[in-house]
Amino acid sequence: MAQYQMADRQFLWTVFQGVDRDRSGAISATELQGALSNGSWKPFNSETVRMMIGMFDRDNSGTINFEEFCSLWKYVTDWLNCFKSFDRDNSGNIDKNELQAALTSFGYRLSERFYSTLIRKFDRDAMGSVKFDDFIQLCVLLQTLTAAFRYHDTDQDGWIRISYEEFLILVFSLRM
Ligand SMILES: [Ca+2]
Ligand SMILES: [Ca+2]
Ligand SMILES: [Ca+2]
Repeated sequence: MAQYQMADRQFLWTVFQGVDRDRSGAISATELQGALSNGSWKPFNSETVRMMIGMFDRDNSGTINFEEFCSLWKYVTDWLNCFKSFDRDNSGNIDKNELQAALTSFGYRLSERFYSTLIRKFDRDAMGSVKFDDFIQLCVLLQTLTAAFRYHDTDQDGWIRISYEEFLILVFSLRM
């Protein structure tokens, strides 16, 4: 087990060095964006890149060092496996039915109308589906908003009553 973990780290170190193009010892947003692929020729959605750096940049340096990279790599790999498992037809993107299956399995109960809204918002290429980077952004945003709602929904009946200012605080305090 220990040996396996070491081999794993060795592999990650090679990946890290490949991503760190300018050999600064840390990965910048631009380097990360260049290394990630969403399955198209377009660069990885910069909002998702920024969000991931925000999540894993523990020492607040604005960049990703090797230790931070190890956690980030696991996160991206987990999302990629998740994305692939829900991309039933192997099209490289998630259509509305696939999204519905994915979010339902995560425990969300959402209406047909809302799925259409989600696809419209995150479908950057107007193809009726979402790519890997947009899928991560969509899921994380939904998670964050749901957690914020639940925080106010103390009796868990699916309804909240909050003031205008509480609503503003809720929206502005979201980490995105
Ligand atoms: Ca660098
Ligand atoms: Ca850092
Ligand atoms: Ca698909």
